[in-house]
Amino acid sequence: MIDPKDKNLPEIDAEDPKATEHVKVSRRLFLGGSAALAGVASTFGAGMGSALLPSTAQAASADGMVGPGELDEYYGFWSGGHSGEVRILGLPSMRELMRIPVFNVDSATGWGITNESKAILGENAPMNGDSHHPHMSMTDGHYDGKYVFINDKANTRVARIRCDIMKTDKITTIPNCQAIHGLRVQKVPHTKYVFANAEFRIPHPNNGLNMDDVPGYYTLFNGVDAESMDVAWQVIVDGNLDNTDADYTGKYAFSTCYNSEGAIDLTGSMKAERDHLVIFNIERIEAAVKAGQFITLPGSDVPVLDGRKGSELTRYVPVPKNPHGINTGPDGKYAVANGKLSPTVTVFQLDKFDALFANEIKPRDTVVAEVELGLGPLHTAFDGRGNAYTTLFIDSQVCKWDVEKAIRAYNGENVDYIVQKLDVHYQPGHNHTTMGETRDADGKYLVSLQKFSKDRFLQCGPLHAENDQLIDISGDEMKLIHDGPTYAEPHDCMIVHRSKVKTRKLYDREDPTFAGTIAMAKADGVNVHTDNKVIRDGNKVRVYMTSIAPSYGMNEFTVKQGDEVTVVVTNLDQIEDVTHGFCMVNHGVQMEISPQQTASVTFMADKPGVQWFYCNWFCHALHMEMRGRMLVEPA
Ligand code: CUK
Ligand code: CUA
Ligand code: CA
Repeated sequence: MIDPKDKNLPEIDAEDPKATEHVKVSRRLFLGGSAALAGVASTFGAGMGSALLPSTAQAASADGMVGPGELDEYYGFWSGGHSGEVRILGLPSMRELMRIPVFNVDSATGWGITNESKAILGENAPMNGDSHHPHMSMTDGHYDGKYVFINDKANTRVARIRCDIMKTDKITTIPNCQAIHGLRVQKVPHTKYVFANAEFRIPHPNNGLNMDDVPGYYTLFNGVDAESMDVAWQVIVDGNLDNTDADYTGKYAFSTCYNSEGAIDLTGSMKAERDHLVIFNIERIEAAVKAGQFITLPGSDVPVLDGRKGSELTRYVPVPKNPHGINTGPDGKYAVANGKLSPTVTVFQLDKFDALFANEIKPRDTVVAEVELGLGPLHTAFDGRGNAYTTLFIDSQVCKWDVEKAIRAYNGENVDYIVQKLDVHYQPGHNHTTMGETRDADGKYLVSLQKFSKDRFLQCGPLHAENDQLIDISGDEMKLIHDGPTYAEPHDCMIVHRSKVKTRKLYDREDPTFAGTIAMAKADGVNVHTDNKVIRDGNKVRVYMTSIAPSYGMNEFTVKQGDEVTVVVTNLDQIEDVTHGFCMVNHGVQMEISPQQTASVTFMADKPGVQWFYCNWFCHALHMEMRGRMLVEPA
C-alpha cells in the first residue's frame, strides 16, 4: 500500500534529457505491472505508450516550427472570454495544451460539480462567466510562476489559478460593483495587489430608490490582496473604468476611462473629445486606509476611499477619445493609452507622476507623445528593443512603431516613427509579446488576437472561430507565421517562458484543495489511502474508495433510495498521466481524480435498483472494465 507521507514521487523535470526515458520506463512498468493482465496490457500498452510519448523532448527549433514530440518554448495563458475558462497554449506551436475551468462548469474535470470545486466557487455560484485578462504574479517585475489571476466581467469576480497544479484555487466576488473588466498585477516589489477595474457606474446604495440619479452613480477601482484574495480597498472614481496597468516602481496603477461623460447610452459616451486616464497613488491609498479616512458601503466592510477629481489619491489626465488599452513598456519609462475612437496613442512618461502628485506639473505635462497610428488603436505590446506594436481594430492591422521616434515627432522633429504595418485577419483586439509585460521582454513573438476569422478557416455554421495569429518579430520585419482558431473570444493572453513555470506531475497528498475532504474522512475514522468504507450518518452516506488502474477499491456499495450520497475517491496511482474519473450514470455527476488526488462529489440516490458507475478518464487497457454498482434499496 502506498504511504501517503511518501514524498518520493517520480518528479520529472521536462528540461531533463533523461526525462522521456524515465517516463517511458514508468509507463511500461505500470502497463505491464499486473501479472494477471500482463498479456492484454502489454500489447495494448505498448501501442498506447508510443502514441502518447514523444521520442525526444527537444525544444522548438529556431524557425518557429515545433515538430511532433518537441516541446514549446513558451506557455501562453489565454482567456476563454465568455466560455469563462482559461486555456494554456504552447508557443510557437499554438497547440492548445490544457483548459482550466474557472467561471464555468466543466464536465471533464467536474469543475462546478465536485465538492472541492464548489468550495472554491461558493455554494450558489453563478455558472457563467466572462474572463478577459489573465496575468501572472510578479516579483521585481519578473514573472514568478506562482499564480495567474483573471477577471470575470459577467459576475464581478476575480479568480486565482495556482500554477503548480494549473487549477483555480480562489474566487472573490468584488462587492459594491458591477462588471470587473480591466485586471493587472502590481509588478514591483512583488504582486501584493491585483488591480481590478469595475466598469459600470451604479447608484449607491443600489436599492432601487435612486435609479434616476444618474450623475450620482459611480464605480470603483479595487485593490485585491493577491495572497488572501480579500478586497483590501476600493477607490471611488469619476467616469467609468476600462483597462488598467501598473508601473515598475510599485507606486502607481492607472486605468483608462471611456465614459467620462457619465452617460448611460452609446451616443452620450462618445460626446467628449477627451476622456481620461486615472492614476492611482498606491502609497497614499494605503496611508488613507491606515488613517481610517474611508467609508464602508452597505453589505461589506471593505474600506472605500474617495478618489474623485480633487482627491489626493488620484490624478486625471485627459486622453482622446474613449481610450481602451493601457500598457506599460518593459523599460518602465512609458505607458501607452490606446485611443480607440481617436487614431492616436498617448504616451505617458512615468517618472513624471511624482511631480504630478506633488502638484509641480499639470496632468497633461505627463504626456510626452500623442501620435497617429491608424484607425481604432486598442492595445499595445512591446519587444524590449524600443518598438511598440499597436492593434488597429478598424484597419485590421498591427502597427509597429518606434517609441522614442514618436516622442521626437511629437516634439516637432521630422521623423517617421511608424516602422511597419502588417495586415491581420480580422479586427484585432489585444496583442501580446513574449514576456512583454515584464522587464524580460524578449521580442521573439507577437500574438495578435482577432475578433473575426471570416474566411480563414473551414466554415462551422454561423458561429465562427476567432483567429489568433502568431507573428515573428525577432527580425526587422514582422512576419505572420501561424493562424490559430480559438473559441469564444480570448480577449487577452500573456506569454511566459517555460523556465518560469514549474508544474507538478502528481498531486502532493497534502494539497489544500482536498484538505477539507481529508478532514471529513478523518472525522469518519477513514484513512483514504487504505480504506474502502461506507459510512452512514442518518440519510447521508459517505462512500470512501481508492482507485488503482484499472479498478476502484470497491466493486459495489449499498444505499437506500432518498439517501444523499457523497463519493470520495483517492487515486493511489503514482504514475504521471494516469488520471481516473468517477461518473455515476444517470445522476449528472462526474469528476477527474488525477494521480495522488482525492476528489468527492455529492448527489441524491433517488432511483432504486442497480446504478452503475464507471471511470471516465481513459487510464488503462482495461479502462472500460473499471466500473462498479451502486445498489439502491427502494424506499
Ligand atoms: S478588452 Cu477585449 S479587446 Cu476586455 Cu482587454 Cu480590449
Ligand atoms: Cu480509471 Cu479509466
Ligand atoms: Ca467618452
